[in-house]
Amino acid sequence: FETVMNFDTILVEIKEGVGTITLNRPKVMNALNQMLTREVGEAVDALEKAEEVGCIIITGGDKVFAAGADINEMKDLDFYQLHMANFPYIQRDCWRAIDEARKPIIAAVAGFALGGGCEMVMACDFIIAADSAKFGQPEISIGTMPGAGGTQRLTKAVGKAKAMDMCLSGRMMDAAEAEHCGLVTRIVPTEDLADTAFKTARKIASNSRPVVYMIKESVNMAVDASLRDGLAFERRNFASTFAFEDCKEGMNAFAEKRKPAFKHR
Ligand code: CO8
Repeated sequence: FETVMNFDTILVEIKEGVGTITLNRPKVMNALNQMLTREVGEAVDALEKAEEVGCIIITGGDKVFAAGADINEMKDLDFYQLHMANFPYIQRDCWRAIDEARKPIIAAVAGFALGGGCEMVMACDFIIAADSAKFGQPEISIGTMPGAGGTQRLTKAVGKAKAMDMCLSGRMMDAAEAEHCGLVTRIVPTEDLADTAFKTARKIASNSRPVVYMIKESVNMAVDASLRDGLAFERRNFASTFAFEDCKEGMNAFAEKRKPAFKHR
């Protein structure tokens, strides 16, 4: 692993086309303070720019993803401060960077992903969960509510009934329930989490990058667009892939029974 940048609250490494961001505030269960969210944003931006990186992973390691916003930092803020700073978008570089990244971002989650932690993994493109993973929006138990997508992305991911249940009761979902309702794509034993996420990311990074971008854009289109608009967008993107040399290479490689050597990675 090559450590690319020095941060205080996260670790960032690049290996074999994969950029990995590891949240690193173990004493407070990776609670998201302003420094951490700012650093995540800077790291995502840096990996997005790094030519050799084709896919990004955000993880908290094999114990905990993040137990939410840092309550100690948040507790003395008042409405005026939150409103004027547009909190939590005061750290907008974090949420904006994740939202706007064209490279796929995989969240690899073990242990708690609560509050802002759950919101961060839902902002990623998909979630791989360890069997120890637990998801929740417990803000209501501390007298507040989700503020970085919890009522919105969770509802889009799992439907209104379960989102209401989770946000109003503050209860947690285990990995099995999260997989069952479509919040996570798969569950792996905790000891296999890092390896599974890495191999998945490496596979994505080995594909043709312009096509990866078009697929991500097309799937995201389905979240907001009508089916009619989404299908038209997809069809146009599909046709566009035929303009890439990599498309010819992929199809010729199949016909010639060899592995494709994509040029644009
Ligand atoms: N903030 C600050 N410190 C925390 C947090 C947190 N969110 N969560 C845990 N810690 C600290 C604890 O204070 C404790 O520190 P210390 O050892 O110094 O006492 C240490 O981490 C270990 O925690 P516990 O002893 O409590 O460990 P348990 O295993 O008993 O419990 C829990 C684990 C269930 C995760 C428990 O710690 C807990 O309930 N934490 C708070 C969860 C929560 O309410 N999260 C939501 C926060 S609000 C939020 O996220 C709003 C999002 C809005 C936008 C996002 C902006 C970034």
